[in-house]
Amino acid sequence: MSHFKAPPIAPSEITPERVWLARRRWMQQLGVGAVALGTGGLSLRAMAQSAPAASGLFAAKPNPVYQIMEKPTSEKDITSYNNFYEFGTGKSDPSNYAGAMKTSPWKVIVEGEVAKPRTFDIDDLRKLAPMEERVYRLRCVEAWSMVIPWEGYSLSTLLKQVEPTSRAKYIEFVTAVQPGNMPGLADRIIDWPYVEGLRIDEAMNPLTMLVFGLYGKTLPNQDGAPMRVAVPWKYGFKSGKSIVKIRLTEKQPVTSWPKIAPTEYAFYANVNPKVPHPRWSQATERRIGSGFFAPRVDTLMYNGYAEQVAALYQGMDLRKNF
Ligand SMILES: Nc1nc2c(c(=O)[nH]1)N[C@H]1C(S)=C(S)[C@@H](COP(=O)(O)O)O[C@H]1N2
Ligand SMILES: [Mo]
Repeated sequence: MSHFKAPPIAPSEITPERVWLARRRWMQQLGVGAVALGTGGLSLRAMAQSAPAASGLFAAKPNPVYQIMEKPTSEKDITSYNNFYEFGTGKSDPSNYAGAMKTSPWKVIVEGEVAKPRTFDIDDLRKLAPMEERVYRLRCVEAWSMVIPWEGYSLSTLLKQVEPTSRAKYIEFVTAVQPGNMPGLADRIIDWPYVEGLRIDEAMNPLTMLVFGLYGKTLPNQDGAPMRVAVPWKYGFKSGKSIVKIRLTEKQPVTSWPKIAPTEYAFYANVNPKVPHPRWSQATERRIGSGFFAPRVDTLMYNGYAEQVAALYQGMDLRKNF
């Protein structure tokens, strides 16, 4: 599992964005503010040598296995164009209202089909494994996408601690409900709390990530603070935000979107350009922030992660299990 390869990438494609992100990190570690983005004649090599050793929660190291070599979407777009219905259905509602959500103290209950059920404090979860920076695509069912430098580690690290039993076939993520702090709860579109789920082998795949930060900073509330999942080969709605409970189950959990509209959203929700949503095509996507005249890009099977995950669905009818 840990030996899968990153997609083949020409070194010429890697350089600019890797340098850009790495330089940004050195700048942070050196305490240089965002204003001083020029290198001022200091070579990148010199800066690298003078950078202190990585330390602290969000000095995450880029994991080269989990990178896609596309320009990350701007921090502004990632934090102001969101889906988080607890705060409203508009794209700017989460950035406008999520500030009211209380993210500390925060506990995460892990229970169900596990030998060692446990309630974790969020601070302990942040320390459970070294933070890695992984650049993933997030592809929304609404046919837009972003490229996001997340910080966190594989969900499997947490699951191994609680020892799933042999009856654990699925995993359910229950997300926060804070009456008074979440204006979107007044809309009864969703039977709150928002619930998501995966099959256990999907949850154990190293790509499935517990996320605590982005762009080298603590996760903003609108992106799912203090902890969310990122499942990069599935439509964005599979990645539950602001998780308070993780339950291992024998039966497939009833998750929010298939419950609302079973003909439009199914449990698997793997990104698949060949299976259209009943009301629109999934063949192409609009990359947020790429500009008004930028062409739409072709949507890739499993969002580009086929090599890592296609085997999980061998023998399944992907039109039935969409
Ligand atoms: N709790 C919760 N999690 C959620 C949602 C939500 O409404 N509530 N929306 C989902 C959808 S549809 C998408 S596309 C992604 C968006 O994540 P982002 O806003 O950080 O890009 O979050 C997912 N997780
Ligand atoms: Mo979405």
